[in-house]
Amino acid sequence: MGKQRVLSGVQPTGNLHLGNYLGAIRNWVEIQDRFENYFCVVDLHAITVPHDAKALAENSYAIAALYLACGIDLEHSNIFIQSHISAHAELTWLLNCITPINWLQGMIQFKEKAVKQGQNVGTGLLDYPVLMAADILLYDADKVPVGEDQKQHIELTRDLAIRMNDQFGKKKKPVLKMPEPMIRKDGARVMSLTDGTKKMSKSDPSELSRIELLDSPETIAKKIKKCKTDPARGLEFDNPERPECHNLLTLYSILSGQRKETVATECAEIGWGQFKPLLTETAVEALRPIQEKYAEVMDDRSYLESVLRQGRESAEAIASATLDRVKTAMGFSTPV
Ligand code: AQP
Repeated sequence: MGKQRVLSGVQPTGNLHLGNYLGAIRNWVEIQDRFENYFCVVDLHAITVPHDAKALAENSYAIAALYLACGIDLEHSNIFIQSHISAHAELTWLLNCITPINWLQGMIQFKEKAVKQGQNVGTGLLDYPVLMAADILLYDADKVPVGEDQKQHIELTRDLAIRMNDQFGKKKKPVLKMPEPMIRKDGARVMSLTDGTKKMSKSDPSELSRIELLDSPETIAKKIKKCKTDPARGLEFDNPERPECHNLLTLYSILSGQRKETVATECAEIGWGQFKPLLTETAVEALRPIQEKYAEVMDDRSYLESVLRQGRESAEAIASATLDRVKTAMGFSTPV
């Protein structure tokens, strides 16, 4: 039997932060040699909120370069840009036509982001989960490694696969493959530095709320210095009254590669004044190799372009076969 297939992606909506890295990309890197992997830069998702047309293409390249910098290995993985493969938009339309609209209106991410848009909520924002379902289902993905916040979207993807198979598949020959989410426990939900009850997010207006992968050591130091803490002495995990403390200790544990128990013992007696420099140094050291490799990749545009070209070719072959399968099942005529 061949390897199972993995599909995941990140939006080029801003600089990647520790949440994107620890919740998603780090896991892709760790599992990649066990799977056949497709990692895309989901630029069609990036336009579901107002975007800067002048920056979109360059941001997509930067995210692809960050994938490489974080350790995505082309021996096991393909990297491509979503909009380079038109099947994503086409399958979205086909899925739209079998998606009950109330399934989308209840999605948490839609509700959260719609509030931020005020009067100007685009149809694309409502349809975001269907596009995400198309991304996954096009590649017959077995596993989808994501952060906790995307769990509801994967459930919708599964519901849409069931609906398509029920309506248009044959008993022994489903049209679409059923994917499963892959969510790690540690780092699945990295919280904001300014509010330990909110997830770290690219769209938070305050830059102090997140550590970005390309932040300089000085910026990291400043953000950690200013991050929200509490007056208690001695640091601990899992105290619901101290969400910031849990979040910062978790970051320290993952970034330093130490077990939770070890960190709990090390930090049980110390105060914030001692902990913050420790976390700063650990974050700076963890991000240094990523930043160095990123600069190297961004310096060699023709290499990056060749990676994306190769990724597109491999992805396109799979995507167009799935799209044909769906169109045939739904009864479309073939061009003559
Ligand atoms: N705070 C987080 N903790 C753990 N995982 C996270 N992810 C995002 N934030 C956290 C995971 O990163 C992957 C890519 O996310 P995305 O950029 O495509 O969309 P997002 O989830 O909407 O990310 P952001 O940063 O929160 O962007 P905005 O602010 O634009 O919404 C996903 O696997 C996600 O789970």
